[in-house]
Amino acid sequence: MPIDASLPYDDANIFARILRGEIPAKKVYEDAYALAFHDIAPQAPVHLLVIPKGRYVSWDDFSAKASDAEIGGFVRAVGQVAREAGLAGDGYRLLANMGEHGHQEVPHLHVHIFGGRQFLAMLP
Ligand code: DGP
Repeated sequence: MPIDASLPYDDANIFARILRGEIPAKKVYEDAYALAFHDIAPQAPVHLLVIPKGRYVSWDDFSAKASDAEIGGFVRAVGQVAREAGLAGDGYRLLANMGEHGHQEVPHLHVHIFGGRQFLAMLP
């Protein structure tokens, strides 16, 4: 079910629990601003999720409230994760679902990195 992204941050959400180390994840990258791990239900040969360490519900929340350092650190981390996954040469797709119309399911901002095959020109 898509979330209502206007709700306040929920510290019980699954990615908050992964950040706190309460539940396991196949982590691939971590720095001061971001954590990256494998998606539990991969939709491509490579399907990684990158999340900011701060308590942000969505892209809207993050872009409005995060500091320039947090935004810069997060964007750099997404690129670094993709490079370290070996995707920079052939390319990859980034996706951030936001709110009900974007069909966001987990209420902590996350960017999907899809790679390892060629994707269609347009999303449905
Ligand atoms: P979205 O629709 O953008 O909110 O996608 C949420 C993604 O999160 C979805 O691709 C599945 C993934 N996911 C959900 N629960 C877990 C989990 O517990 N662990 C991991 N690694 N991924 C999860």
